[in-house]
Amino acid sequence: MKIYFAGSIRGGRNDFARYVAIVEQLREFGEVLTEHVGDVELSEIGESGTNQEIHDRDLAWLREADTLVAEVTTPSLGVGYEIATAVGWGKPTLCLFRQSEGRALSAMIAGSSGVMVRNYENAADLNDILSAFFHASAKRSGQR
Ligand code: 6IA
Repeated sequence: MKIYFAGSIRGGRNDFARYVAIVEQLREFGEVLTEHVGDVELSEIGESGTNQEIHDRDLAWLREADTLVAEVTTPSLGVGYEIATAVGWGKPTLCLFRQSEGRALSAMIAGSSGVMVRNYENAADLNDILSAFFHASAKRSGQR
């Protein structure tokens, strides 16, 4: 199972510590192609490669991935773009959202029938959500 993990970078790095923890949990379910999203070195602006290189490489990884998992509490244009692309390509897509932050999730994500949105608060919630999602995704790919 190849997993593309998406989380805000230029949208804001406030949830960065959570991304690290989520990537760690995701490793139990498969190979995470985008571990850098939870990389300490990656500041809001400090990064290597041109925008086009980043865009093209990320889309190549997304195409290779079996599933997309996104943390969507901090709004990010890039994450929204990745979600829309994964849905368009028919890839199982899970969006993780923390309601306790007091934000409302974009209707374009919350209202998309191609996206599974799950509210969570802690690692225990996440474990149940991820188990159910990957179980369903594995079954789906087995049926193809
Ligand atoms: O609009 P945002 O920057 O918040 O979009 C974040 C999303 O776009 C993430 O899920 C990433 O997959 C992707 N993304 C944005 N910037 C980068 C990036 N910068 N590298 C990889 N993916 C990115 C350079 C990082 C590199 C030096 C390790």
